Amino acid sequence: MAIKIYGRLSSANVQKINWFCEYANINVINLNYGGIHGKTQTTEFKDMNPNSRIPVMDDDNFILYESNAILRYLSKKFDILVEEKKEISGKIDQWIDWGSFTFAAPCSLLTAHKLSLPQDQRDELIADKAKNDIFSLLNILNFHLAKQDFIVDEKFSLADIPLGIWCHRCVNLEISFDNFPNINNWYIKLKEMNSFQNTVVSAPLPPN
Ligand SMILES: N[C@@H](CCC(=O)N[C@@H](CS)C(=O)NCC(=O)O)C(=O)O
Repeated sequence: MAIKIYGRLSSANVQKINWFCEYANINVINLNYGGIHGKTQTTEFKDMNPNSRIPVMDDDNFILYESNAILRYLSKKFDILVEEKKEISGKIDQWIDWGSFTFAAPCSLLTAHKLSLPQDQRDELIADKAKNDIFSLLNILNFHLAKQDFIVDEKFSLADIPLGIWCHRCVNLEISFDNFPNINNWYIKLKEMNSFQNTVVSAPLPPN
């Protein structure tokens, strides 16, 4: 049975699930919710996620929200990209969190003030500050990737997913990796993956 994912294709948090499912050959039905599609304030949606946020997963009536929880649930359920060694798994969790919170915060802010908010609510100063914060964090990531080809343990893992998506968002927001050669080499590897192309590169931009 296909997994239902409530959430617009342009959402970075939805793309985490779509990319993983495409990589793992898991059937997904995407339902456009959130952004310009709305429908997240309805009672039906709030019964699934009282926070009115996307993505929400429905796996044969098992409802789950929080993108990283969905990612880990599907990884365990289908036994794909499961890491048994607790030290490696700890590092994967560290980078999932860093990508999803520390790095995502200024990326979301820049997205809002460049793409999602109505023109009259966008603020250039907030966007510039977010851009500077992103550059500081890209320095950290670039330094980390000098030592290895992927985020953790020299192979593709769940840790590459949130960071890959947010780095692609940076590219969409005209942030260049010219000064971050190690990130660029890693990003080129991600772009060689069909699953990344089909779910992240080809996705519409927020708020669509
Ligand atoms: N921590 C949550 C964050 C969810 C979230 O903020 N989703 C955004 C989209 S990336 C959202 O629902 N935005 C409102 C909307 O699209 O209408 C998760 O990882 O799932």
